[in-house]
Amino acid sequence: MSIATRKSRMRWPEVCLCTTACLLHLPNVSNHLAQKNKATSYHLGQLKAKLAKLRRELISPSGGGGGGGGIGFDVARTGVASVGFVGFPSVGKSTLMSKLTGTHSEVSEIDFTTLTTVPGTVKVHGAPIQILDLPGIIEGANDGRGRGRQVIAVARTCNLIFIVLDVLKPLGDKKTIQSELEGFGIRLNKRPPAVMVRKKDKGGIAITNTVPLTNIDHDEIKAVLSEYKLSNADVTIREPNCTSDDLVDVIEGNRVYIPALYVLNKIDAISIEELDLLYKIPNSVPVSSKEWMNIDELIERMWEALQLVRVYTKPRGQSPDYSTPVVLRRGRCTVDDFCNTIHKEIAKQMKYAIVWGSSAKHARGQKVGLDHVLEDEDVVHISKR
Ligand SMILES: Nc1nc2c(ncn2[C@@H]2O[C@H](COP(=O)(O)OP(=O)(O)OP(=O)(O)O)[C@@H](O)[C@H]2O)c(=O)[nH]1
Ligand SMILES: [Mg+2]
Repeated sequence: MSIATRKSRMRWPEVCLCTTACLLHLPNVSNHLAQKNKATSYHLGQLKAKLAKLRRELISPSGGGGGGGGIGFDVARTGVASVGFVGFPSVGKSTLMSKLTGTHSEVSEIDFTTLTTVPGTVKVHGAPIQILDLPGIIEGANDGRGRGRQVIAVARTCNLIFIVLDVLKPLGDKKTIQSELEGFGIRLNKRPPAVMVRKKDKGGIAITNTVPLTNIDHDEIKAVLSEYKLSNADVTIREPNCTSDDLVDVIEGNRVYIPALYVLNKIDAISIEELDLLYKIPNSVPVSSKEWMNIDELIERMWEALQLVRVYTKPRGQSPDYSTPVVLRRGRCTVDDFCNTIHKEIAKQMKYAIVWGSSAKHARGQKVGLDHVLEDEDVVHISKR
């Protein structure tokens, strides 16, 4: 077979597997045609780790924890959860935030109208949720262009991110924003990879995998570890299709995993056929903030993504108080969490609790202890010693 036919039969990834700074990324076809052998996978692993280290220095030159403290805009946090609006300028973030919360945030067709974080609150199913309208970002934001870094630093602390996009602009913007956030250690709609790296004193590198290693091999793992000067460590991989990026994320350790919704704004300006296409984009909600179209769906999706658990209190001999639920977060919604949210002394004084609702075994109420996990809309009575 001639080389030309062989090349044409091979399928090469459309984008280079490595990240932008890699030399392999140059539009030089012969580089991409390089067989992935032992040497290249070692090299790839090294590059991924080097890049992650450089990026960390860029984000926090002092070598600190990666963008949380100090550089964001100061806003008083209220409500039980926060939603940050991230997007390019003039996509309609402030229009949406003003109408949702009733808080004024300047709107104009001029880019960069919003210059700082504007907080507002919206009550969803009885739970107050803080909405943070943020200044528009531009490409290169995580490298410090514009106010990008501050914006992304605020986004890092939110419980949900709305990536607001203008449907009249190319949807490639979605990818750009996503990579800006990723560059700042934010992982969207992902959970932490099931990978464990345990440092030890001697014994070299021991790799255990409970799933087949499809996107990473032992050489790549060793290259990443050596870049972090880890020559003795136990690596356990339980994550299906684990990549070297996942491994780097675990070693770097300062990643935040935040759910995100893509808010496709300005649908009042497009046709029904175009709207049908938009619905195919995963995790997206098409809306028109100006014409108030499909905002109900947006609020419902926001509620689902936040995974909040409302618990109603029931004093002895009285009916439950449905007006002001105690709002907890899924994963931190035991009876103990419930007590501590009200007052830290309550858990100490509790003898037992009675729970009604979906977490209870029977309808007449179940007697439970502090470690019982509550469900949304449960009713709880605390019995004191
Ligand atoms: N057609 C249409 N226009 C909209 C919609 N939402 C916002 N706009 C217009 O888009 C322009 C920008 O709106 P803003 O809310 O200021 O946008 P922003 O994203 O906050 O912009 P920056 O603060 O500069 O980042 C304004 O002229 C709005 O009237 C919408 O749903 N449909
Ligand atoms: Mg604005």
